[in-house]
Amino acid sequence: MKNTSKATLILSLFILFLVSCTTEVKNADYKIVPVPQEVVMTGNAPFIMNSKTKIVYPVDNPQMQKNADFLAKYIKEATGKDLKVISGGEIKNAIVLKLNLTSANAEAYQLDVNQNNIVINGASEAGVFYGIQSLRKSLPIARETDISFPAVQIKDYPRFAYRGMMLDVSRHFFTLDSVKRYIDMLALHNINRFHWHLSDDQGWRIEIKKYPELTKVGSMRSGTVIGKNTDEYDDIPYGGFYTQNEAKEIVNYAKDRYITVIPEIDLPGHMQAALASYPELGCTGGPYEVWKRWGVSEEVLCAGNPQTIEFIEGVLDEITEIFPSEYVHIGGDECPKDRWKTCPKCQALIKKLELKSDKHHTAEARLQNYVMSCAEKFLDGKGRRIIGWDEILEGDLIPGATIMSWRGTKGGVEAAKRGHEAIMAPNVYLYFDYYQTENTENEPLAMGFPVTLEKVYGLEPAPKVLTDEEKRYIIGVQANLWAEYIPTFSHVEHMALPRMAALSEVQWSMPDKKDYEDFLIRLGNLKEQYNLKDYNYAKYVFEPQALAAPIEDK
Ligand code: TNX
Repeated sequence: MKNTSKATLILSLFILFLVSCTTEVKNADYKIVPVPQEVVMTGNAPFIMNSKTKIVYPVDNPQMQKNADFLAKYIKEATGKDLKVISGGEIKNAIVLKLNLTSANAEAYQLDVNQNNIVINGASEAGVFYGIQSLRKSLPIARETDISFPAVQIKDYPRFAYRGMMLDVSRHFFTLDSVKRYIDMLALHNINRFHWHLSDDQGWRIEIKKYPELTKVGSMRSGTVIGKNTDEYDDIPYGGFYTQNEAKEIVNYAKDRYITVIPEIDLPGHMQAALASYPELGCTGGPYEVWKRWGVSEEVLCAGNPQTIEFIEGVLDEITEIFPSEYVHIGGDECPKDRWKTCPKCQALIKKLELKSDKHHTAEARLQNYVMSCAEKFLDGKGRRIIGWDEILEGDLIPGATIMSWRGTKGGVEAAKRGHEAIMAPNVYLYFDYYQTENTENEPLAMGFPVTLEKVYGLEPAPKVLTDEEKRYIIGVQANLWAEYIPTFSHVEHMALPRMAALSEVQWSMPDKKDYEDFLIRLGNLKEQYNLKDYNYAKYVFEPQALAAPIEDK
C-alpha cells in the first residue's frame, strides 16, 4: 500500500472512530401545544443541529435580533448549546429567521425544516416569535447530544387576535420579578394580552402622582380575613404597589415578547382602597379602611360628586401615559347601588340627567352608565378604547365598548348581537382561581366550582347561536386569575398551569384541530418545558395519586 493511501485509511478509521464516539442524537418532536394549523412531515433527510449551528436574522432589524436572542436563550436552556447569533441571509447549518411571509393573518408563520437549515418565516416579527416558540417547544431537553429535526413544513396562525390572561395583584401582591415570570409563562403559550388588575377593594397597586394617598394609604391593609370570609383576621399589615417606572418596565418586558399590557382600573365599584385614601369620594364620606375581607363591598365611588369624575380622569390620564395599549379596562363589575339609592348627591344627579327607571334598567344602573361613559369619553379623547365587564350591558350600552363576558358566555353573545366586540372569559370554563378537580376538599386554596383541564379545553368561544357575521365580534378569549386564595406566586403557577395550556389551544387552534386525548400527549412534551423552568404546575392530570395529596406550595 502506498503511503498516501495508508494515511487516507488511517484518517478514515480515525474519523469513523470520532463519529462513533460523538454523542448520540436526540430527536425534536413537533407534538406541541397549541397544536399548529398544519404540520406536514416531508419525509426528507433531517436537519442536525450541533454546536456549530448558527442563528441568522435579517440585517439591521433590531426586533428580529431580539427574536434571535430569545431563540438562542431557549436552545441554551434546553440543550446547553451556545449557538452563535449573526445577521445575514439564508445559509447552511443555520436556523434562519425571515420576514417575508404573505398572509392575511399578521401573526402567521411558516417553519420549514430540511437537511440544510431550518427557516422560520413570519408575516411579522410577532409571527416569527410564535415560530420560535413552536421550535422551542419541539426541542428535547438534551445535553451533550446533537439534535435531529425531522424534515417538516408547519403552517400556522392564530384563530383569535386577542389571546389574554389576567392577573389580580390587588387581593395578593406579586413582585415585579413574579410578574415577569408570569409574562414568560404567557409567551410560552402564545398569549399576547396581559390584563393587569391593578386596583380593588383590598389594595391599590399603581402609583398615581396626582393622588399620592392611593399608594400611601390604599396599597396597605391592616390585616386579612382568615380562610373563606370567617370573622377572624390575621392582623398582619399587607400591601405593595408598583411605581410608574416599574410598571413601564413591565410594559417593555411584555412588548419584547409581543404581549400588550392592558391595565384595569376597576370602577365605580371595587374602589374601597381608593375610598380609604380619599374618603370624600364616597357617598357617606367614610371613614373607610382598605378592605380586609373578600366579596363585594357596598362602598363605591359617589357618582353624584363632581370630584369623582375629576378623580377618574386624573387616574386614567396617568394610566394612559404608562400604558400605550389601545384598550384600557375600566371594570364596571359588581357595583352595588345601595349607597346611591340614599345618597342626596347621586339622587340629585339622577334628576338632573333625567335618568329614569323602566322595565329594562333602573335609574341607578343608568347612573353607573353615566360614570362609565365619562371615562369612555375621556379615553376616546386620547385615542383609546374601553373594555368593561359584562355588567356594563345592564345600562344603555356605551358606543365602542368591548365587553368582557365573565358570567358565562351570554354577555359576549348579547354584545356580538348588538354589534359590539366581545372577549369570552366565562367563569365556568376560564376562572383559574376555581378548583381544578372534582375533589374540592383537596384544594383549600381555590374557590368556585370545578374547572378541570378538560372543561377548559372544551370551551367553544363562538357559540352556534351566533351567525357567522356576529361571530366576527368575538375578538378573543381570556382566562382570569383572581387572587383571594392565592397568597404566593408559586401558587399562581399551580393554579395557572397546566390549564393555561388548554386555554392556549382554545385561543390559537381551529376547532377541527382540537382533540383532548392528543392534547394530553402533547402536554406531556410541554411539561418538560415546565420542568425546565421549574414552574410549580398542578400535577393532577399527570399523577392521578396527586388527587389524594394536599396541595404542595414551594
Ligand atoms: C368575581 S369576575 C369578580 C372578582 C372576584 C372573582 C372571584 C369579576 C368581574 N369580579 O372580583 O375576585 O369573582 O372568582
